[in-house]
Amino acid sequence: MVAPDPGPESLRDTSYAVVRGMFDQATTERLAAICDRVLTQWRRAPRSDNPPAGPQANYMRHVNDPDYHRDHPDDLSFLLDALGSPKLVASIQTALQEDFLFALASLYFNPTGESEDGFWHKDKIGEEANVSKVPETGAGLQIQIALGPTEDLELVPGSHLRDYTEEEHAICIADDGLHNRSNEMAGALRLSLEPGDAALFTQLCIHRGRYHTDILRRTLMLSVKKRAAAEHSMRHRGLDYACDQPWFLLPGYLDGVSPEAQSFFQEFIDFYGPRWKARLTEMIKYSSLMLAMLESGENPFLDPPR
Ligand SMILES: O=C(O)CCC(=O)C(=O)O
Repeated sequence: MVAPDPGPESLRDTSYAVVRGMFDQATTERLAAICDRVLTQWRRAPRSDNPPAGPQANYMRHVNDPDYHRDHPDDLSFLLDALGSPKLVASIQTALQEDFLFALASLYFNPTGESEDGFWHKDKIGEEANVSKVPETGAGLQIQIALGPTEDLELVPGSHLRDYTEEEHAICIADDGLHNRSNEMAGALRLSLEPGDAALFTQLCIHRGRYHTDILRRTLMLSVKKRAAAEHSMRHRGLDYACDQPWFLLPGYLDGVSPEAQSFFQEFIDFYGPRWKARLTEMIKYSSLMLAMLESGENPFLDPPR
């Protein structure tokens, strides 16, 4: 008999949870079409070089960047609605038992270049993991939503509760990571997801993806961050590539999104908005100064020293 999937309430012990049928077929198909379109645009005109687009790329960040939806505003609200859907948010709350914020939305896909097995790792989240009220779940959670059938995510259940064993260390860390794509990881579990299923996992467990050119993969990933971790990282590091999403300030960015999803994203906006605005203010100050200098014909930087 097949063992039942652990639910979100067990994630603290099991490292992961699966919620079958998080999204219905129609929603999943529309999300898949939106993500396909965004991926095509990203390959042609990526809005960020992290990670660089190219034949070995297997994920992209910020699927919700409005530039990917300029001619498709309904797609953006549909996507945001799904990412902030009450069922999804409730399952995260059950798993974390702690206040959290939206962090980012990514898309994982099969590469077009060479096939690769991913490398085993625990995410490097440093001190952020130590400030949470529930240490077993670290700084937040990754939630993968299968847009097509997938068995591309593997993890070692329970490995978040301890340091690497000697055998795991030999694979993940030793010899400068030379063996970290090994297919001999003891206790590894390959998650089998159908379209619309969601897998939640903690960044603290050993995990990896599979990136085979001939196995179609379209997996939307929502990342959330505990508020305590977000506060810690803002104090120590300021804005980073993940939370620097000033497009949330655009008037009408949340138009058409359900009130429940809006309130999920509003917490993110309330937290980071003042930092995005401070950065914008700086940019306006410098760009208006630059314009004034150009208009006056004076350029103190290019002029030879007097
Ligand atoms: O699903 C994948 O391909 C890997 C995801 C991963 O490594 C991560 O979220 O840190």
